[in-house]
Amino acid sequence: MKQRVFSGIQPSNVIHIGNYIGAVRRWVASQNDPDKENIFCIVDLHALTVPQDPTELRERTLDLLALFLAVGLDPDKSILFVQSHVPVHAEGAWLLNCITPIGWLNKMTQFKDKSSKQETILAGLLDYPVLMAADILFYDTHEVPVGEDQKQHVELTRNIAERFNHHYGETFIVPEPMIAASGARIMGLDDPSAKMSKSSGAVKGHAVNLLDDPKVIERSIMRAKTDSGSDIRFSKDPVKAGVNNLLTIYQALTGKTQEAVETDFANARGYGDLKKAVAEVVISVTEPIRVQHRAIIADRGELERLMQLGAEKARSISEPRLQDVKQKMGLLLPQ
Ligand code: ATP
Ligand code: LTN
Repeated sequence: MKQRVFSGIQPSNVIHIGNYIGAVRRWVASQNDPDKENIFCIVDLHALTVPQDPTELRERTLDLLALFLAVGLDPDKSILFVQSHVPVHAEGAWLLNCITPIGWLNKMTQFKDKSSKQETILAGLLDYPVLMAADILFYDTHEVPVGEDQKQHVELTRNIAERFNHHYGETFIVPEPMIAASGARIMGLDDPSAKMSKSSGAVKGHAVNLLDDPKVIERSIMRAKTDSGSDIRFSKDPVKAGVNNLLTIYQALTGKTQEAVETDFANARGYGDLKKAVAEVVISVTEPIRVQHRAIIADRGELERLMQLGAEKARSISEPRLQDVKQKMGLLLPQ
């Protein structure tokens, strides 16, 4: 039997190389694995858990779909769709809310982190992982390829699935998080002690966005924070976090081993050489994506067609599971 893979990304800003290395690039690889059936979702309902400008959110949703296609996700091989186009997600989240203890949600580190940055904490932000559990569980998902920061949410999804199965009988598949061995947590260029994040994307020099101009990329990487030494090697020492992050980006994008990467820089004259090499690699990976994206985003009609097609396919998988769950929980289904 094929393993079903489900993952999602928020249209909260243009995606950055952390999202690309930790998640999206791996989705493209998974799509070419004949043993996998892949579903990738633009989670616009998740984006609403922090304030958004409505017009920008709509634009970024289309932009993200175009970016999915530009990086090589193929609607003939994977199901690509927008979360709010399939009502199962919101409805399923409600049902799962009613079996999820609130104490589980209060423990989520991402909630603690994100809520500390908000003036008003919305109920949706606390509930975010339950919506994510609905995304995953109503598709009978086996594998969830995500970056390190989402591991706790997938663990919570497993707990919700087990709790439901215990109360109502075997229903949900208990999914596995698939976290890359390297590159699962790319750090901010301006602050290598914090993860690169879309919501900090507006801060100059924090992230490299996939659609950034080569000059901007070069500038951001050349200004990346490093230590005052000159030793170019992988290291867990917090002082070396900046250099370690640059090496990790370089390694992920070249596909080399750590040893081979360190050998590449054995004769470097300092961090300037390292940064130049990283900028070159990042530009060579992102430039074709940017060019593709420009062409794809111009064909709005085609994007609309693909969104509709993806939503139909997604609905046909998740709706039967929703009916099953409603019936098991005691809701009277209309005949
Ligand atoms: P936001 O700041 O709006 O929460 P984000 O940058 O964290 O956005 P998400 O849409 O939440 O991005 O995540 C999309 C995918 O990218 C997830 O699988 C997530 O684990 C992964 N990801 C996010 N940031 C990084 C990072 N710095 N390194 C590696 N993977 C990442
Ligand atoms: N919370 C995730 C995005 C997300 C997701 C999902 C990932 C929403 N639903 C389902 C995997 C599976 C994040 O990356 N911040």
